[in-house]
Amino acid sequence: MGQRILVLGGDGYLGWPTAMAFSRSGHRVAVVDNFAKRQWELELGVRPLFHIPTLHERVRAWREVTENDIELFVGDLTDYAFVESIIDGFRPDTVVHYGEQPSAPYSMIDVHHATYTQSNNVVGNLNVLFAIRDRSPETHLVKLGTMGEYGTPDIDIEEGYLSVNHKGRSHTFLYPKTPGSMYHLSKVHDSHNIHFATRIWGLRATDLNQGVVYGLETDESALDPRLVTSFHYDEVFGTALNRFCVQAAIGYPLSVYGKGGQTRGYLNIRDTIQCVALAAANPADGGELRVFNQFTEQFSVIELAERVKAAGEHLGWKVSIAHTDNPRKELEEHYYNAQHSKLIELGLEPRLLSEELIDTMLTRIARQRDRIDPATFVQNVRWAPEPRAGIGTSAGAQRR
Ligand code: USQ
Repeated sequence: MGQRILVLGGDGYLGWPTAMAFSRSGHRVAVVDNFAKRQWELELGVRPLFHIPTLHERVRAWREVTENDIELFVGDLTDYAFVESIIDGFRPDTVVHYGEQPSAPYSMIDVHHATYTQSNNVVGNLNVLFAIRDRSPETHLVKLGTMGEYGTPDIDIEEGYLSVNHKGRSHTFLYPKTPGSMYHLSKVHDSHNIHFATRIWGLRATDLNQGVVYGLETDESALDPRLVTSFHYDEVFGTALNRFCVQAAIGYPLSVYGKGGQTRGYLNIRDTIQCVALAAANPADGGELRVFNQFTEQFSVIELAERVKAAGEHLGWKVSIAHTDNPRKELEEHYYNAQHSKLIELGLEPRLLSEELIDTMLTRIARQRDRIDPATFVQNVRWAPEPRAGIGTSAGAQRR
């Protein structure tokens, strides 16, 4: 029997494909969105690579193509009355929570974008936790966290927890976090709040510490051009591999920040869908916060750029790599070894990054060349102000 699945952030890069996948496999699905992402796009003058119909149009197209219904609720997760009414009315078995500001650079523009990101993300998530507690305490929360919560510590990254021996006694803590942006910090705060809700109220939750996602197609989005997902390549919303593929398609140098030794976990968008489905099908116990490190492979940025360059050259394109000034404060060479076995144990079958896959992405992106706006590749969001002679610097970012 299918579950009742509520997807928060159902208009986004991952939310919409997730909603379609659950709907297609026989679950009753509702999506929630306030269209904030579309507003941020207008604010920054950027747009997704493909034209994205409105969410109402996408839901109608989905019904036309598959004869499945996706219910739609428009509202803001920071409005408690709205969240409570949705949880109370829909009574989800699983809430999949993508409904947050997802960009590290956006959160680093200035104080306003930092406080907005943290209040939007933290308050929205708290509202979801309280609404589940008071209206539907058996609901399983599947929350999208990020591998960036851990940062790049000089020891192995464990899957969620770390056991510490101290003066002859031992205790298991949530793994200590050293995130690298105000956005990543917002997810750390979320994790602690979710941990609290499981420990104190007995809620059931899974925190998916996801790596950087790449790719533009899923089984469902491929069914009809109107079902395509919102794929970004600009500095603020685009992520590394996706940006490199778009840059390669128009002969723009691939923008490796600094030395390029920054290593992260990556996964295909199709594997995101698989992981979320596995988490929903195998719920956490009451009182348990399960943490999964959700990625399939580790790459440095320079390795990714070299892969894209090789694939582009096999297509006969001229592709170059530029080591640009790093706008972020991050280690450009570091130890990185993150555990990621729990989703594999649940049955995840990873689709690893192959040249064939990059090829398919490049070819698909090349068909959209006319929509690519290279002016949005660089938006000059910086992690810290330029030091000025004689004046002490304060933390924060500025746009030039
Ligand atoms: N980078 C480049 N050149 C670029 C873009 C990025 O060298 O043109 C570098 C960055 O400096 C960083 C790495 O690539 O070292 C990853 O950056 P990214 O922009 O691809 O990803 P990030 O900012 O970490 O955030 C993205 C998503 C976020 C998610 C996170 C997972 O936007 O929602 O949480 O990936 S993770 O990185 O594991 O924290």
